[in-house]
This record gives sequence, structure tokens and C-alpha cells, in this order.
Amino acid sequence: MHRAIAERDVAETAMTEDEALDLYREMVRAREFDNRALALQRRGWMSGYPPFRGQEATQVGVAHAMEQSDWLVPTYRSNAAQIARGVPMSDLFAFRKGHAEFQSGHDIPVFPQAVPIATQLPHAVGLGMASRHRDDETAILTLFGDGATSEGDFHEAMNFAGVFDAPVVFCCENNGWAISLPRERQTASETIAGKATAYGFEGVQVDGMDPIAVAECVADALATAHESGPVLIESLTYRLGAHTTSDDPSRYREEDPELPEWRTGDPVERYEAYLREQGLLDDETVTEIREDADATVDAAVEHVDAMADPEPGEVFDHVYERLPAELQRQRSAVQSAGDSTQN
Ligand SMILES: Cc1ncc(C[n+]2csc(CCOP(=O)(O)OP(=O)(O)O)c2C)c(N)n1
Ligand SMILES: [Mg+2]
Repeated sequence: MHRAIAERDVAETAMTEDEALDLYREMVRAREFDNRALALQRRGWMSGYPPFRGQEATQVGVAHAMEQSDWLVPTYRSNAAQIARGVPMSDLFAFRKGHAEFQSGHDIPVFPQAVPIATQLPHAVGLGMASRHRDDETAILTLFGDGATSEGDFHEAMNFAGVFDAPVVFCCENNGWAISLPRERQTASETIAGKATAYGFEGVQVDGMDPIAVAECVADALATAHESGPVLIESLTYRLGAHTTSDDPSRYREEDPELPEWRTGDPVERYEAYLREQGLLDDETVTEIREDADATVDAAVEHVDAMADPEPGEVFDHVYERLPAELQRQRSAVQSAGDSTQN
């Protein structure tokens, strides 16, 4: 397993000191976004939100290792990876407020967040096969949860990727839970990484609470993807918060005594302590980074606040070329309900 924190100095890793500090900056920005999103949801600003608290190191490490031209194919919990890839926070807030994704019109190679579990995996493999076919040197990285590995789409995607040598890195964020179902009840496999064996390629585990370890592991996997074909990464992380704002985890878990402390602790605090030990971070820089993150989040929220609310009927756009009759009826009903509210 790739590990760096407490076992290696930054100088012994592939990171420069600036890069190591950048990882921290991105983790803090992600944490500020997550905290604000939760607060906004509680105020009724948006209807629901799936917090990623605990998974910052994995997602930021992933984004750091990717080339600008590589595709990210994310899930609903991948906001930190998207932000670290450069997607404006305002796009992510606007999406949660009901707007179509990517209002800014950015040209970062990122798919929309998939909510139906594992459906993004065949899409990622299709992108990878197209890239291989066209010889365009692009690799694909897709994120998904431990629960997603029980879906048919996961197995079909892994199978196609193995057969066609698709340049895809499958990065499973094993956060220990699929809503209220613990990992042990999800699969009888000893590890999720081990599932790759059945499809003829390599699976590796990484300490998902360590952004340097994740970045190194993903960089290796992307190199393999370019050279020969797919890799499965199992990033051992933890969901510190609720599944979504509609969930109450105290109903099904109090603590996880089975899991080691490094896995259930706060990755932002842990990385901050490491950088301080390394002499790369002091109080002044921490304050500056936090204030900067706070100001970025403020600006994103202000930007979305200034946008007109989306039309309710927009939810029917972009699915069918010609809307079926039943959906036409539903759209009319939604639109006339909207009209009567405005009158
Ligand atoms: C096809 C499908 N089935 C069921 C659901 C309901 N659902 C939403 S999240 C979730 C659990 C997913 O767990 P995991 O893959 O571990 O991801 P995590 O939420 O932990 O990030 C389920 C079953 C869904 N969104 N899509
Ligand atoms: Mg999970």
C-alpha cells in the first residue's frame, strides 16, 4: 500500500514543497466548500447535499495526479475532485440549486456528476476505448463508491476495460459505508482492489487519507493506463459525515472501532500536522489559506445568488430529442403550477 505521511519526509516523495503545500490549499478550499454547502442546505438554500467530509485527501490527490487533458468522470460526492481540477465552485453550487451543470461554460474535461450508482463507469470505459481507438493520448479517471462495486455496471465496465485495454483508472473511494450498509455486508471479497484480478488487470490499495500517497498511486496508475490498460485503485477513506443531508448516521453507526484510527480521523488535520512537522506550514500561512478559501466560497455563493432561479420545466430538457407524450403532460403541469405561483 502507498503511504507517505509519518513514514517519509516530503523530500523523499515525488512532490516538491510547493506541490505539497498546494495539496493542503486544495483540501482547505474543499473543506470550506463542503461546510458552506451544508450550512446553505440547512437554511433551505438548496434542497439536498451529499457531504464529502473525510474524503478530501483522496479527491484532491486524484486531481493533482491528472494531466489537464485527462477526463474526470465523477459521482455526486466528487465535488472536491472537481474543484481541485478547476471547476468553478459557483458551477457546483448552481447545480445544487437546480441549474444545469457547468453554467460557467468551462472547458475542463469533466463529466456531470452521476447519481444513479455506477452508471458512470461504462461511460468512462467508452471514453477510454474511444481515446485508444483515436490514439489521442487521453486517459480517463472515474470515481465511485464501495457500494458501486456491487452493481452490474461496475462489472461490465471492468470487463470491457480489461478486454479492450481501455486507458481507464477506476478509483473506488471506499468510505466504509453505502448509506447504512457497512463494507463487510457489501461484498465478501477480502478487498475491493482484489476484484481487478477477475478482469485481468491490477488492483491496488492506497491510504486514502494521505493526499501525497493518493497522488503518487494515481500518477502510477495513469502511467499504466497510458502504456497498457486499466488499473483499479481502492482508496481507503472514510465518510465522516452523513450520507446526505437527509440521512442520520447515528441511527446505524456510532463509531467504527473496527477501522484503524488513521482511517477515521480528519485528513485535513492530519495533513496539516504533517506539513507543520515538515516545517512547511505555520500559523500565518494556515490563516492566509483559510481566509482565501473562505473568500472564494463567498464569491461563488454571491455569484449564484445573483442568478435568476431556473425555470421548473427545464428539468425535462436534454433527455429526449422529442419528449414522449406523458412527459410533455408532466412538463405542462409543472409549468402551469409555476405560472400560478407567480400570479
Ligand atoms: C442505481 C441506484 N441504486 C440505488 C441508488 C440509491 N443510492 C444512493 S447512494 C447509495 C449508496 C452508494 O454507496 P457507495 O457506492 O459506497 O457511495 P457513497 O455514497 O458511500 O459515496 C445508494 C444505494 C442510486 N442512487 N442508484
Ligand atoms: Mg461508500
